[in-house]
Amino acid sequence: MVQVRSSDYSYGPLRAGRGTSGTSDVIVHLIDGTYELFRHFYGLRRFRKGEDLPFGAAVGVLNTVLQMIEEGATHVGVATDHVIESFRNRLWAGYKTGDGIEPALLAQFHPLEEALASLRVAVWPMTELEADDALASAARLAAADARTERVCIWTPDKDLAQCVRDTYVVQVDRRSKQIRDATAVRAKFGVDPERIPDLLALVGDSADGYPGLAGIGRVTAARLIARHGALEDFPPEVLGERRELALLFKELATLRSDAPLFDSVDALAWRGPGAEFAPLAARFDAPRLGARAAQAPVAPP
Ligand SMILES: [Mn+2]
Repeated sequence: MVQVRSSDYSYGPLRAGRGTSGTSDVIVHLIDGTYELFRHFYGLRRFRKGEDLPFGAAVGVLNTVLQMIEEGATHVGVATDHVIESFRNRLWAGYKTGDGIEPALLAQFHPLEEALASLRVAVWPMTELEADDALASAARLAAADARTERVCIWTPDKDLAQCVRDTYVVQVDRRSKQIRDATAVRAKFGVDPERIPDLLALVGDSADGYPGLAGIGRVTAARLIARHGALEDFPPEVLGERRELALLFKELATLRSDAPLFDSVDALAWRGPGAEFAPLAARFDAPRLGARAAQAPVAPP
């Protein structure tokens, strides 16, 4: 397991990346904005003993993004759920919805998107798809760009493990400071990154709202996948009449990676804040962010 060094956004130990010669030099950082907003909201609430600031969580996310830029990140994109509901709610009645999300948290979803846009950080607010799908799509697009040396997906969400490729597309868990490459995905889940949707379909995902198949745990699921491969290739008798249900759960667990979010990684290069960012930061009761953004290093041409 390779540890993130908090000040090292080029990740020396994984430098090999895609393994091509000197032409690929861009490290792309894709951030799960919805996860970050939740993380900051509940972290701040604990810290302030239950009191919420109107823009506190959004400011926390802006601070995180700005800190990454200050520490050397040049190409950054943030995916957000503009609404929680997506096409998956039409496939499975129990799929997660926005019900039960704290109003004080929900009220910061759209201000965060506005703030990131004014900071001139690439932001993808998702409606029909989820933020996870945007991360998968952005990872695919960035990985296909010849200038890309590595793609880092900043989320602890196990769904995104399916996007990992060798040491070239990796998942980074900010809190545990772990970088998950394909070897680490196999060590943690017992299956290749490509088979993560099959695994999740069998074991279910309570956070996303589908149960998996009763009686099949992680170990059994990984063993079945090791023996038979993708769910579609399982012999009919293995899942019996539950096959269709398993395939439906696999559809829920499979991230869509075909959203046309950008043409080239140049679209993710950070070139400095918009003029409206400093007034916005002041309105969010975080005026220092405006000054920091003005001084943060911009991506080389
Ligand atoms: Mn997810």
